Amino acid sequence: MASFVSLDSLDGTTTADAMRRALATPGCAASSCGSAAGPGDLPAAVWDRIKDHPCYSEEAHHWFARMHVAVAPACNIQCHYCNRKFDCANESRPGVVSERLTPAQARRKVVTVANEVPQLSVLGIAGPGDACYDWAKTKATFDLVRNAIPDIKLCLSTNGLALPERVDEIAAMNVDHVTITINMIDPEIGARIYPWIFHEHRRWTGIEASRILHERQMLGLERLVARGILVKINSVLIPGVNDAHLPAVHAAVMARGAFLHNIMPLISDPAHGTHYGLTGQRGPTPAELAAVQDACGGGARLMRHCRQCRADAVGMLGEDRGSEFTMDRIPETVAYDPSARDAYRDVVARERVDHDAARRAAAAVLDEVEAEVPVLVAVATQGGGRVNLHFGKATEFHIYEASTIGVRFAGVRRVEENYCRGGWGEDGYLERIIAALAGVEAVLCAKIGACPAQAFEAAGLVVTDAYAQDYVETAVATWFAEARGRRRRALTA
Ligand code: CLF
Ligand code: SF4
Repeated sequence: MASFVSLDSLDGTTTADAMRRALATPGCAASSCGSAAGPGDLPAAVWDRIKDHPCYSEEAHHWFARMHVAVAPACNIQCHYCNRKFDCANESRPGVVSERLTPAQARRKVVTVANEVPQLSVLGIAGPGDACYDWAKTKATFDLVRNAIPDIKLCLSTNGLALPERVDEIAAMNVDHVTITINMIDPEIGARIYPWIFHEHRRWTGIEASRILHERQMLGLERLVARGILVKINSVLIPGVNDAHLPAVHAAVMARGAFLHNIMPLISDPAHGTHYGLTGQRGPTPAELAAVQDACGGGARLMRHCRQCRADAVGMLGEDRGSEFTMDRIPETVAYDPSARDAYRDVVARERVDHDAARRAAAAVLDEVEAEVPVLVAVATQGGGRVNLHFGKATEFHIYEASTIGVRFAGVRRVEENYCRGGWGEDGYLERIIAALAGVEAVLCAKIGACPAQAFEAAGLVVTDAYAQDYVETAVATWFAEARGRRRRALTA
């Protein structure tokens, strides 16, 4: 088995020495060969800008964490999927937040998290409200945090209406990543999503409102691209409203130089109090989401690992450690100590070399498998690119497509509740997990008990912990080769 650095061992680790000890297990020769470079389809300069950003790079989200601070609550438009609810800790969706912060509070919180979460690489401002409209607070927060932690990436998300006039300042502040939420390029469709906007000191409604919003979004996108800023487009998929329209949106934003397009399912529930929730507008099924993504051409420029984070999320994508860092737990005075984050980057640099070698070894094994229909494999992971999570603890599964041409990340399936409940398994949850994994042929995890394993078997799924701690590509490729009658090869790297 390959040597590995357990993320568990890093979780409670705040000193560089302790993290370096986690690396003490000798690695194999692979650590001195191969390249730690990123995806081969990206220029090195671009990869360098995204390799630590968990949203802009799927690979990076195995290693790095983001945090959001809710400092800019004012908004200049109304979306039918938002009610800017202030305090609802039980929900997990964009725009929902338990605590609004002043810029000074945000600085204290970010420094505290940076000292305790070495994976932290990005600070984002992502609602509720609009970061460009409530600009003074956004700018003050970024200035304070950049002064305290010079290497942190600054990231903002906006509806785009107030964006064009902010592009110069965004560029001057070295904000390298901006997300614009663009749900339409046709104002008639927009009128079904946005009841009003506030622009040039007055309120606009109907098609005119959406026409203005659309023109401002395109202008903002073009200006950001002209400045060399990496722009991600978020689109909310609203069945019956913009589902058939999103391929046109995709073509329009890519033609203007957007870096990435993230198509997210509408989250709609009457309990959220949104217009869509109260009027019965449903969200898409996973199959509908996948169909729209495929209609947009699929490929590397579509984000498939978004977790639709809360506006005050802290931690790796898919986890939220926000409750550990509420303001009542943040010291009045804080000082940034870079040692933990620096040491963690050493860990990642080494792991990336090994991971890259493992990927290439996995691809070589797949070369030897005879042509097969691609299969979907679910992986329980807590980061580091490894099969390293107990089945009972998983609240989400990473889905990979295995075929003779490679192992490809295909998305994330979330489950409402993890199986293990304080030592007991919950059968009702198990049924829902099996249902959520529809279409998957095998589940790879670090450990699984006999009862859930039997239930999976009865449902016709393979479930195994035989690849615990292997890199995901190694595990999936080896399982695929073995399942198709190939001899298992040593793939440790
Ligand atoms: Fe936050 Fe957004 Fe920046 Fe990421 S989230 S502001 S780009 S640092 Fe990421 Fe969360 Fe999806 Fe957003 S997973 S909701 S895409
Ligand atoms: Fe809510 Fe954001 Fe839409 Fe404003 S732009 S209404 S904060 S979702």
